[in-house]
Amino acid sequence: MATASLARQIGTAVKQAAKTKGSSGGGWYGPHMAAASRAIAERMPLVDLVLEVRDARIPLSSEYEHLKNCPSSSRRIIVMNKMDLANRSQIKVWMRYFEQHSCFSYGVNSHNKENIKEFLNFIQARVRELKKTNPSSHTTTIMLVGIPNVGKSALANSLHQIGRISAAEKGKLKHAVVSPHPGETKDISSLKIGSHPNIYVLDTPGVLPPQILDTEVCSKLVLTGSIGDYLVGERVIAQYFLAILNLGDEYKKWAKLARNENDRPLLDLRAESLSISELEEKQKGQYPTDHTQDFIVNDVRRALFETISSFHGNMEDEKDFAGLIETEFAALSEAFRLPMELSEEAQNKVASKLLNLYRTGRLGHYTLDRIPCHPQ
Ligand SMILES: Nc1nc2c(ncn2[C@@H]2O[C@H](COP(=O)(O)OP(=O)(O)OP(=O)(O)O)[C@@H](O)[C@H]2O)c(=O)[nH]1
Ligand SMILES: [Mg+2]
Repeated sequence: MATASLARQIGTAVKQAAKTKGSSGGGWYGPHMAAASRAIAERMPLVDLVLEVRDARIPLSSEYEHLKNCPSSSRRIIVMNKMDLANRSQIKVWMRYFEQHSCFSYGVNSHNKENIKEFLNFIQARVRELKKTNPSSHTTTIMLVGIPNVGKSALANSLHQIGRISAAEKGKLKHAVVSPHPGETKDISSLKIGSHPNIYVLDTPGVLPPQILDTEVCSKLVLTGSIGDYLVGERVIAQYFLAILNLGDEYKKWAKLARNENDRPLLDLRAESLSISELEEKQKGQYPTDHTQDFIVNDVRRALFETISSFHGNMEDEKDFAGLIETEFAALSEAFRLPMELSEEAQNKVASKLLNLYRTGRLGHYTLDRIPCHPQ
């Protein structure tokens, strides 16, 4: 399968980069991550609740290595963050999966206030349950752990903001650093999210294992942003995204944007495009946008839809598939208003712009992991 081949290519490149640039700096696992991992492991037994933050697009591939073989516990909750970027119907499927494995889980979008309010209520209910067994302690500490870039700091900030308002706290509003690049948080920091009883949340640096053997897991971590693009290069990551898009159904939703040979009035087309834009307008504020104008995003969707639907080759054939991706790059170059001749620089620009759109949810919702056939 072509995606598997691209995944292998990315996985191999990531591994190679980690080997050559690894602990001496540049790779994803350096002395800093090792130190963070130790500090988190030391604190873990001391906290009341552990929220293992994962990326809802990859609920398994984004698991935190340190908790992998730990038995499920009432002190641990798997939080599938960035649920706004994942396939909506899949969130419930994954919650059921975790329940079958005796794990508490919850889907959140850290940028959505209502969602965070509900999540905070859920946490408070869990805290009350835990306090029944240990009523002596007055302060509750919750630790957020997870791999880089899954949104731990964004979640900590949102919980702090909402919790502070509902507790009518007057203290200074704190702010954990949030960034689209992995590895931004360097130290453990504490933010208050509730009073009576006091609840504190600890934001921690993202930690990955020193080695990732599974090349497909590697590729998904790169695509979703847990491993820096610089290790592999944006072009091959964009190709990997296109491979996923080509084999899925998400692009079919853009059929109404396609140019119609029967001369459909342009106004109609505008009206339909607008209804998608209006929907996005409503969603704005729920996730950061990348500032690409709506009409360009519509052109990108149309270019992708038209290229895939006019492809008559064999998707199973690697050469045909690579040809399709090449054609998509050319069509995207036009949609992004870049020069027609696909120089290396132009290809890199197409790749970078395409990844931005994917990562801000403007090219559909994708859950990249599949429920395993056998219990883990
Ligand atoms: N769409 C969407 N983006 C989110 C969500 N939560 C966080 N992000 C974005 O994801 C990126 C990473 O967020 P951070 O909070 O810095 O991630 P982190 O886990 O703290 O990362 P490290 O500190 O590197 O471990 C930022 O661009 C956030 O704006 C979410 O629920 N939905
Ligand atoms: Mg952080």
